[in-house]
Amino acid sequence: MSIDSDAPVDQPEIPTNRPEPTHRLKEWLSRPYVKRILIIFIVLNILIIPIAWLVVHFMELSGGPASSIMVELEKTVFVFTIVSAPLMAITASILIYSLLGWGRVTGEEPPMQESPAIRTNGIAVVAWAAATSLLAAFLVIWGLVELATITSYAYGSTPANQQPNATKPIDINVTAQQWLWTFEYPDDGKVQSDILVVPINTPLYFNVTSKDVVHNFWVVELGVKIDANPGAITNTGVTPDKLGTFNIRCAELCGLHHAYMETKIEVVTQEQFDSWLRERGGKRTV
Ligand SMILES: [Cu+2]
Repeated sequence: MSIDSDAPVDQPEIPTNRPEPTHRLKEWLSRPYVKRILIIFIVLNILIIPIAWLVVHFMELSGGPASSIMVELEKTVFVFTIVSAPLMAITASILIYSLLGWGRVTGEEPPMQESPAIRTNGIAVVAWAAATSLLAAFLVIWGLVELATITSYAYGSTPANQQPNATKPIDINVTAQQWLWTFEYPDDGKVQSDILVVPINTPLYFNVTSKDVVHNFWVVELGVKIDANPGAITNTGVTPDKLGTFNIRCAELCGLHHAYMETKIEVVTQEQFDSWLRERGGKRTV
């Protein structure tokens, strides 16, 4: 059996009049609406820098950062906001122009001049893929480095008595329950308190658990957050480096009064801490 070579072959139509990619890019950039969208894009990018600064500033309203961990977290929030700005800005600028610019076009106006779509332009496609990949790769690397830094500041999962710090960490048992926090100082006469009082510049090591449901122990301005699970102990640590009173909240929806499950951490001097312990019948045994 032979194939009839005269039969019409079902092939996609190959455009013969398509201009060079560089020319098409120039033509595309010369369109008035592209120029206007680019102007909005540039303005938005410039605006996002003070917005990122404001976000970090609002994070500091209650007095933080009060630990090196929180300093690193704020840096990360700032960098992620800045790096994701171009993508957010291009989306928003097209949206804004569509609402304000094209929103006013009436049916009587002639259709806009058309040319080959930019999505088939090799230069544009490669530039877009390369730029977004570079931004994403930068964020992944930044995130991994920051994660390692923060984990080392929080002492990872190394028990308190095996940590290499010059100052011996204070062990603190944190117990969550619906809907309050209890702190116990096992090495200091088992003193118990419903607010957390700690000395400045001393490493703290938390043994966190729950009496009922899953809660989450969040020391806001110190950048520490870990699940409190019933029947298990989770560990984290931090070294407060700023005197003052900061917030502790539950960060896991745990029932009716979850929103009110909060208390304070008071970072005081070593002398104030020792006398606070004495008042409560405890004394430093280590
Ligand atoms: Cu809770």
